[in-house]
Amino acid sequence: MSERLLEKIRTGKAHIAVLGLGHVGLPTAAIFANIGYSVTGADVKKKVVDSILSLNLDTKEPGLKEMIERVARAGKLKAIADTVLAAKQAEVMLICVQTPLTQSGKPDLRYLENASRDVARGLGKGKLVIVVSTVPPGTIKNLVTSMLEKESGLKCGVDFWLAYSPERILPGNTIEEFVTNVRLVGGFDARSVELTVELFKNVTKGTILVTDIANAELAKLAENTFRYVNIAFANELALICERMGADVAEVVNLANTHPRVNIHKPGPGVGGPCLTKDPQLLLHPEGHSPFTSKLIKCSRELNDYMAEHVVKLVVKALKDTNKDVKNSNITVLGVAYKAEVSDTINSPAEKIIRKLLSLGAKVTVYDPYTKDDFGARSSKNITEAINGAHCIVVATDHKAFEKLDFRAIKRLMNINPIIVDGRRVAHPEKAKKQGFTYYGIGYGL
Ligand code: SAJ
Repeated sequence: MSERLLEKIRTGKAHIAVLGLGHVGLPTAAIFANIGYSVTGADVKKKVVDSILSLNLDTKEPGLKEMIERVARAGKLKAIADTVLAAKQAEVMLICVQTPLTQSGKPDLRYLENASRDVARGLGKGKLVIVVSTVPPGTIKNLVTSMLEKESGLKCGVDFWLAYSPERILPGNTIEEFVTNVRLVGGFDARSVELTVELFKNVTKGTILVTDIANAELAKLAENTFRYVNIAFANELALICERMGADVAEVVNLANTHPRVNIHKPGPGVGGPCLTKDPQLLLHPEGHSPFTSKLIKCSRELNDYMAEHVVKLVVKALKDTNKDVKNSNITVLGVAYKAEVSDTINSPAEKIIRKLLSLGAKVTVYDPYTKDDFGARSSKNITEAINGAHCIVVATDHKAFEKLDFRAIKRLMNINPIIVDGRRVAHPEKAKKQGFTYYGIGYGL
């Protein structure tokens, strides 16, 4: 039975179903279809399925739209909303659904439970299930395996196979990283590993590392939490530099010349779908009592504080020029959670915009990638956005904001122009030379 599946995987004849067509599932489905597999993408959100069927795709991921159009037109990628049917038709099922947090900051595994139930209903003998979603420790063993066995009446490792292979793609560079990143595979047993490695061998130029499921679950959570905690340290260092009359940008560059130091970039906080939640998933294992972590708790307080700190710098800068934030024209450059993406989930810009609006400022936003505005006035271009502004706030480090022409900008802005650089994209001296009041995260000079 498994030999037959192995052969079908090896020859690209296995039918693949991808459950969940978000920022992980959609590229996953496209990439496997792109190398010749027949892929059914399934998502309970009909809107998502319709956008794929009509090829009306709102993705800014480089190369993804073209790839989906190509494989859909070639009949290699189908999209349906019936996840049970997708599982029934497939021999290999990849679960790529979201694993967000509840309001109280605990793992919300309902989407994973629903997807596991739907897979179990489509599960027959001789099939492979691979979970790709980021999960709390112990989830594959204590939730997914038991759900698949209970709902299908089949035995894992005997009638079907199961593996965990977490996605590690960087939004903004998804297709490249999907193919080149080292891939982790944790298998229920040796056969599960063999089948899963054979599948990913076809799409991965990177190394495939095999481990057990528990290690793979924790490795994924560790890498995102490592980044989250390190960004918190960079942010704390920024606050210290402001007080000590130093420049964190210079300090970090200097410190990172040390062979064993890699300080991350300070900024207005951490956004996105992953770093904001994965440290919490790490602390809430499935089937065990939660862990408490001072380090992660402090990191959250620090990273969450930075947006407020940017607003404090705005209020201070306006005071320096004898203006009150109330009724001041403030332009926020960037709404997305990071550079060169359109996603605004948990974006630090949202906190900054909402806080400034609550202080009575007249806020205008401009972002080349998204029209989201969080209640502020949205502009079509940077010139319109800056026109008549008292203060510019840089909230996202898009490339478009790296070479701001302060002489031209000054002509558009109100007298005594201010820039508060939450992403350290601007050159402080150039701004000041043009008569700007300059404030920047971690800039104490
Ligand atoms: N950020 C900083 N300073 C930095 C780096 C990032 O403030 O030095 C901020 C960004 O502006 C953004 C947030 O952190 O608001 C997260 O951005 P990111 O580029 O670090 O990460 P994501 O969320 O886009 O993608 C991460 C990646 N994880 C790691 O790099 C360890 C990606 O590889 C994962 O696959 C992804 O999470 C995920 O889906 O888990």
